[in-house]
Amino acid sequence: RQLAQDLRSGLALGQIRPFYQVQVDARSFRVNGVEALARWHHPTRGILAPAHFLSIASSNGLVAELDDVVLKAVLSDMKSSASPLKGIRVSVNLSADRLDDPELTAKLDGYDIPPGRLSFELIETIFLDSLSDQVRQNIQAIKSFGIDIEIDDLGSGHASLLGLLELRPDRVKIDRQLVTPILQSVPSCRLVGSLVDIARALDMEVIAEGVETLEHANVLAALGVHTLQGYAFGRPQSFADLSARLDQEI
Ligand code: G
Ligand code: G
Ligand code: MN
Ligand code: NA
Repeated sequence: RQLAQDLRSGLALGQIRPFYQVQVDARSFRVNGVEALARWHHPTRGILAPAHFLSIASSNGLVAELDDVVLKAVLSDMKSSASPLKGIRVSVNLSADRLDDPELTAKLDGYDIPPGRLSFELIETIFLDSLSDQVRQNIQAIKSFGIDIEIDDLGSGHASLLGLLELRPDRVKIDRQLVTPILQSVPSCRLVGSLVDIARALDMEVIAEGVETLEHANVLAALGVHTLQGYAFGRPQSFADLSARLDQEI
């Protein structure tokens, strides 16, 4: 209860801000995007990852507000002068709650969204039931704002091929659990290759998550994965640290 109260005020006070994890082109290893990941800068407990507050947010109806707070902070970071985010794509996680929210279009209307620069990561569970009319409508709205659609954690849950065919996302992110074993297991490796083929059939780009070593990176590149994300290229970091890092790369 106390934590839910803290979270409510933390959201209002700007204590929840995004960290950023880089994504790199699989051939050049150059940064081509970042994923924004919520962090709670708690006054006494330090910086908390979503594992410490996402379920509290969820059980108290605060997830949509969390998504909102993070999106606003991302848009502000994108606009700040000399922002390292200027030339790259930024992916923001969007909860199933938010995707099903009748207010989403009005919210997006209220923001100054730079077309072609932003993606929303949707979790696979949106496919659990057949897509609701509200979800369909919101997805059209998202696309009309020039925001890309990505399916997060592909392979761990429920994305049906029919769902992908209907939704036509711009990108899919292959779940870390499928990526980790590719060096030890030939079937795992082939499976990732097959997912790349499926993605290509639907004109989707592929991001591999949880890329922890350069050996993984090289195999994934050979399998045709477009973009890599994982500790091999960097952990989620503050906007200031990201700025410093990207300044160095140029
Ligand atoms: O940063 P970390 O890997 O601990 O994040 C764990 C999970 O929390 C991510 O996989 C993501 O699904 C979720 N998450 C992170 N930031 C956000 C956010 O802003 N909104 C929502 N809905 N989920 C988030
Ligand atoms: O949105 P999603 O749940 O996919 O968020 C990615 C999560 O995975 C974040 O919590 C991030 O901290 C974590 N993560 C990112 N890269 C790696 C990695 O290389 N290895 C592991 N174990 N976790 C990672
Ligand atoms: Mn994600
Ligand atoms: Na993910």
